[in-house]
Amino acid sequence: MSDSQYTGLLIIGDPHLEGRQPGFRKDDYPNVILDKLEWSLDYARTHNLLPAILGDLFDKPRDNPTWMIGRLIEILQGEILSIYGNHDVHYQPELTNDDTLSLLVKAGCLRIVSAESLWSGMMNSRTVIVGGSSYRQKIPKQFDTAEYSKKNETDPFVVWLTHHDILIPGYDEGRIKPVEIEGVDLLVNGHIHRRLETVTKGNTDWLTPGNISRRSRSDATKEHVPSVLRIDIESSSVERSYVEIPHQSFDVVFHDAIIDSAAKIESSAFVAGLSELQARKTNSGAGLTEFLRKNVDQFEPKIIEEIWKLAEEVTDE
Ligand SMILES: [Mn+2]
Repeated sequence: MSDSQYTGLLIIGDPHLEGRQPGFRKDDYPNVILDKLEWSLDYARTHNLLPAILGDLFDKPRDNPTWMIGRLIEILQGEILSIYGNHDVHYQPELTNDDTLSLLVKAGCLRIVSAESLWSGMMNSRTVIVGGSSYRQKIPKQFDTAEYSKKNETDPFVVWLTHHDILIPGYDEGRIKPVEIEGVDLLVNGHIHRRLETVTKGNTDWLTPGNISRRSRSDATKEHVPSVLRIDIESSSVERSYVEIPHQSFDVVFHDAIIDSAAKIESSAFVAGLSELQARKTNSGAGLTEFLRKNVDQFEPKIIEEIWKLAEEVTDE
């Protein structure tokens, strides 16, 4: 344990870096998100905060563009903690040598924390411990602070990073119920892409800060303000706040939804709708897929099959 220069932590939620445009984004997503990550790390440096990433640094675990990895090596300077998320790995739950993230870990750009590999240090004369459970790793039932506790001193402040399906009001897909984890003061979960309310169980606060990037166009995302979670640690108190990351408005970032009025139309309008979708040119073909899903049923089964075949050829779904 070292007497660190830090006075707190800066938690960065699921960047989902990717070399192409996701879904209905119409801006220069690959660079916009890299800029946000860089902004966050600059902010941490300026304010003496130790940065920690909540997993899903990448959206695709492999075949990320070399220019992007190169820029990351330039951006990821100094000590940066992380866990890995479901998007950082390929099918199997462990991070392997084939996953891009492992390259950054080996290059010393990131340090993966776990139950076996904790970060510990002093922040404003309080002992701080950061552990983590990457995707599919067990969240501990308790954490023994005995070896870190010193007489006449405030108990260590223990933060645990996770990337799990946690059942938080507003996120129905959750499976893991928040409980008190003895010895853990703060559990911060990635994976859920929007900020949700804090759930307090005994001595443990369960936090869901949400992404620094907006990936889908759903209403939930529309209300999400890209932010990082700042945790200031004093000798006997801890303060949490959200810091907004400079970002463009929802309308600048996303294509308009144009589908709804077209849902009940006839064949000719269907074709017209298709040409409008072509004009949108989302890289992933997100608009096309959504449009077809809503409209294709009006045709005969053989034609439907043919339409999907063609759609698959032009998208990578
Ligand atoms: Mn994610």
